[in-house]
Amino acid sequence: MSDEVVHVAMFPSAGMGHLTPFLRLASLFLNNNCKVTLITPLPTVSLAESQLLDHFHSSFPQVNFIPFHLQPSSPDSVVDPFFHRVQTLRDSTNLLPPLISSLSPPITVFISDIFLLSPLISITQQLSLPNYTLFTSSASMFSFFSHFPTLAQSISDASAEISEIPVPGIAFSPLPYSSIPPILFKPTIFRNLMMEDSPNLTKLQGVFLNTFKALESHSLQALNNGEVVKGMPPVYAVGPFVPLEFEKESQKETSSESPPLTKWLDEQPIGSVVYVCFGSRTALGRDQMREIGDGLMRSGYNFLWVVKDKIVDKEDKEVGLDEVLGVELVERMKKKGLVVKEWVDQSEILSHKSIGGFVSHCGWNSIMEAALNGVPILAWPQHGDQRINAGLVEISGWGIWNKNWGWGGERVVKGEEIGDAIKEMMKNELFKVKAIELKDGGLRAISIGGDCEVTIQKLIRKWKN
Ligand code: BUP
Repeated sequence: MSDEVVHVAMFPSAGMGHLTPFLRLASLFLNNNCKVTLITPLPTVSLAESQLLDHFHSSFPQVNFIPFHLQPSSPDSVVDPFFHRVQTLRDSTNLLPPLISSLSPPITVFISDIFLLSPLISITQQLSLPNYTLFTSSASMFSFFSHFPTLAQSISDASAEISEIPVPGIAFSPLPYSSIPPILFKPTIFRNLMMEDSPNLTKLQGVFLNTFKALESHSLQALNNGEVVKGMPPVYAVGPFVPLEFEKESQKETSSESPPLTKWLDEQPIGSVVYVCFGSRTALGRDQMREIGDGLMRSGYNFLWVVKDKIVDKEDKEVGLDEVLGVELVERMKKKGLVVKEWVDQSEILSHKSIGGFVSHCGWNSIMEAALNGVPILAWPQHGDQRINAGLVEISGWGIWNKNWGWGGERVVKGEEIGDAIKEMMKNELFKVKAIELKDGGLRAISIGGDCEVTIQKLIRKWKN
């Protein structure tokens, strides 16, 4: 085995849902004495991303940061700014080869975001570099992604009577049609990307997933046994990713004006607080948010709610809570909870003993953070992969999902329904038991000698040879 240092180059795409797991994965390589180069698309779409990067930079000065400068996104009312950025990145990858070739020591492996797969395959092939991807959602969603070109024909032929479709690798196959992301029924950037990229998965050397066996053994086995796609490269479950100290620092900074959340949580009884958050890039309609406020009050539980009024956080600063929710509701809610309209340290909140349940959009990072902390979930998927993730929460027996609430914006779910569902989540003892079992499974996977460490160390040995 050579003594040469393993040099891992990593290239994330856009949004906290992608950057956060990339940095958490980078730390696994840093902890195992690899050299890490992070190619950083700039300017970032959100403020949260640039703050997280600054803190990562100062916490890990040994990391080689390569700025990848792009034209700022042109405002486009149709395309989600994060997807717009993904498209810009895909169109700009021709700028990468000179950056990569000039690195010293030479790169051992390249790990790129799943959204950049095809453009990166051609570049890494051109440079004879092993190419891995980090898929930032569940193994069930990865199975769907992998199988998509086969499904696409049936999706477009779908008659109204067909209500489900078998998808190998999905934990709850057959997949209800209603769980297929609506953007895949139209010629959107996202559909085009899946059609182009899925067939190229077999050209990769491997796929990293932020998941663990105790949660997704069925999907992991199916993927690794070639039952989803023949010729699939190894799929490595290296989760649940652990939040890093530097993330706390960056969040302290963004939350400098916020009420003392931790102090408030410390004062609440164990397992008594409902935490509500719909991730970093979902802004609910104001009617819906007011119903959520009403629902939280009706539930009778104390709560901590992170409100988002705009998709991109930079724009969210312009409007206050009173305007979004109405003065009367804001006043009423002060008796039962905290409502904040800024970045919070979600991982820390979920790890607090006072949290008894999580109303979540089912973004995968949120789901993994809930798993790592044994928190039951009320799933309220809004778009994209979130219904597939919610299906997994449901069959794992660790939360509820009211499917008749629809996709985000399909209808305004009333406060009464929300209040009842919160009570159901908070009272169900089986959810708590299952959540703790999953937490134990997650902790086992990341313990010394656990799956995560064994996998990373094996890979590093392989890369050294
Ligand atoms: Br908002 C918010 N604090 O205030 P997901 C989010 N987060 O720490 P998304 C905070 O952002 P995609 C906040 O802990 C998680 O790590 C949260 O990722 C953190 O959803 C991350 O859960 C959000 O995957 O991304 O943002 O919708 O669409 O890519 O899943």
